[in-house]
Amino acid sequence: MTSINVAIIGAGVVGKAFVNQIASIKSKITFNVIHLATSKKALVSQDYKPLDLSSGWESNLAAATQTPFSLEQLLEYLKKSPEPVILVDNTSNETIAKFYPQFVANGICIATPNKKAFSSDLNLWNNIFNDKIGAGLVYHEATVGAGLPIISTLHDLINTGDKVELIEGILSGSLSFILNTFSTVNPNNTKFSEIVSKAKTLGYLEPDPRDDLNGMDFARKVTILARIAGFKVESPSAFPITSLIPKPLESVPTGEEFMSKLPDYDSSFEQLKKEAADEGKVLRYVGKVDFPNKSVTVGFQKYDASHPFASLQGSDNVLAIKTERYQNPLIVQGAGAGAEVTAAGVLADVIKIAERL
Ligand code: NHO
Repeated sequence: MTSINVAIIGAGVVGKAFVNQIASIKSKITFNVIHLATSKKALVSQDYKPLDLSSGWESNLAAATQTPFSLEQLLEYLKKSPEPVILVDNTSNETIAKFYPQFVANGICIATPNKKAFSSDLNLWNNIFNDKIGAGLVYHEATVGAGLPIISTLHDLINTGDKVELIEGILSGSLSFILNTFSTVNPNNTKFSEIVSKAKTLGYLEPDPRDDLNGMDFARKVTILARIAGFKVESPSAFPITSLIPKPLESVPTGEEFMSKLPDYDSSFEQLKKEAADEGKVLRYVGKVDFPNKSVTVGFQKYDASHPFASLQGSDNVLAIKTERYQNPLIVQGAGAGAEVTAAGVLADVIKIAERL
């Protein structure tokens, strides 16, 4: 029976779900969690024996007196592990992401939903995936579409010699909900600002909704897919992104003020919806990687009522991949946000890495 040591950073929305899932899976491989840290506290097994993750782990972590290791200390600790180690980064921290090359160079494997390492400078990407002998494996399925099999599917297509022609997707749960509700096949009169408010009430939006509406998080996901498919995207700011934030509201100081002024701009969104409806189409916010035209974009697109993107429900994600073999695109669709599905995406990666060690 194989034993793998797992070191976890981050115990927030996704991290908590991940710890509960790894503590209860049945597997031929034994996963020993030896390190669990937040930005303030840490539980560390000094002798590399598994930590107790029975029901009280949250209060144990809250009561912990140890402060977290620095990244250098964590690396030294993991290097001395008697079993192979998988580091699970359940944060959105950029400093940790920038340290991945050092972990990987020392044979530490990584599974993570943190987009920062894969959607920042292309140099960082190249340093992580450098294929050096003895380097740790890095899996990041949950960086795009939470637990949906998007990245693994794309890798399989490419590794088997298929040629990607077009990747087109709705990859933000919050923006999916807003557009699916706003622009429907059977017309509705709900105002754009009312739907943004509803999305906020349902917990689909960041505390300041502009962090979703600026399209940057979406663009990071598109950057990741484009790079996997062979497009050397320098950074998410290297291609056009249509922001859903009306220009004058970009600089208002608070999220509350933004929400109170958004109704003033309902008519411009109504106009976009009408233009689509006049063509018998619906409006969607879509990321596109177009190989023949060598372009990457994030913005509005119009779709016929019969297109799979037109009938998308709630906050679902959808990705269509057109390739040389799949001229009728391969489609992956389902819940693309939420703690349980995201954590399951990370855990599936942990299992895949362990099976390869
Ligand atoms: P939290 O709840 O803020 O938790 C972060 C944890 O990291 C905390 O415990 C904090 O103490 C710890 N931490 C931060 N910096 C640290 C440091 N330097 N050292 C040690 N610990 C540190 O964040 P979440 O929500 O749990 O997210 C964790 C990661 O998963 C992020 O990279 C996030 O982008 C990613 N992720 C989350 C979700 C989600 O549902 N919450 C999704 C995907 C990826 O499917 C989701 C999604 O895409 C939602 C999206 N908004 C959409 O599509 O609309």
